[in-house]
Amino acid sequence: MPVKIETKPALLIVDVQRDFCPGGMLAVAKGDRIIPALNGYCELFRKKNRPIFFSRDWHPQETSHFEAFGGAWPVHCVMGSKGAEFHPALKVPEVATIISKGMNPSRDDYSAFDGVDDSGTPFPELLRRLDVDTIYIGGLATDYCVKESALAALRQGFSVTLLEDAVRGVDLKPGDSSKAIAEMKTTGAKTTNLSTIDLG
Ligand code: VGL
Ligand code: ZN
Repeated sequence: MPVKIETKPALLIVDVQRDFCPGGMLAVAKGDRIIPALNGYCELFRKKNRPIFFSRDWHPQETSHFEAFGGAWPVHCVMGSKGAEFHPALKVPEVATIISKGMNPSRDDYSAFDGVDDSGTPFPELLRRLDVDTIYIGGLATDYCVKESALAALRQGFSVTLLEDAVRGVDLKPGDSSKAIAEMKTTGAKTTNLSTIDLG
């Protein structure tokens, strides 16, 4: 009998907000197409009673993240705005924890690991309290917040599995998303999809 190694997984769904989906201020092409798969992952983690986190980009009106203040991006995901809402097709269960990031007006904070929950507790601290050792990551955008979250998780000693059928990228330059996936893999991320995932 093969020995089953127990892991303590958590799910992180990154920035599936109106502004990153078609019709939004910083729309990722076909960004909404990953939502059914994400809902499926969510259901799976809920059934297993494993922690589920939804990060959201949550910017002040004036931030060096925006073009008008020296940054790279059009205005998007301003805290409290319609565009900052989770996409309406995304099922956010009651038990999920929301992680907000990007509130500091002088930082980009692409990574959910720079985010905090509603009481201000840093995301990595929440994971440690729950004894999580493995993070499954999907969402938007592959080449920014998903990548930076995955690399931060690996740096901080977590195992990372990328949900390959549930990520989409901005591709400011063609190929950015495939490059990002390659970089996550060479840094140590594994990959899975909804038909092959095995949480034990
Ligand atoms: C993101 C660009 C700017 C993301 C956030 O969520 O990937 N990308 N802000
Ligand atoms: Zn942003």
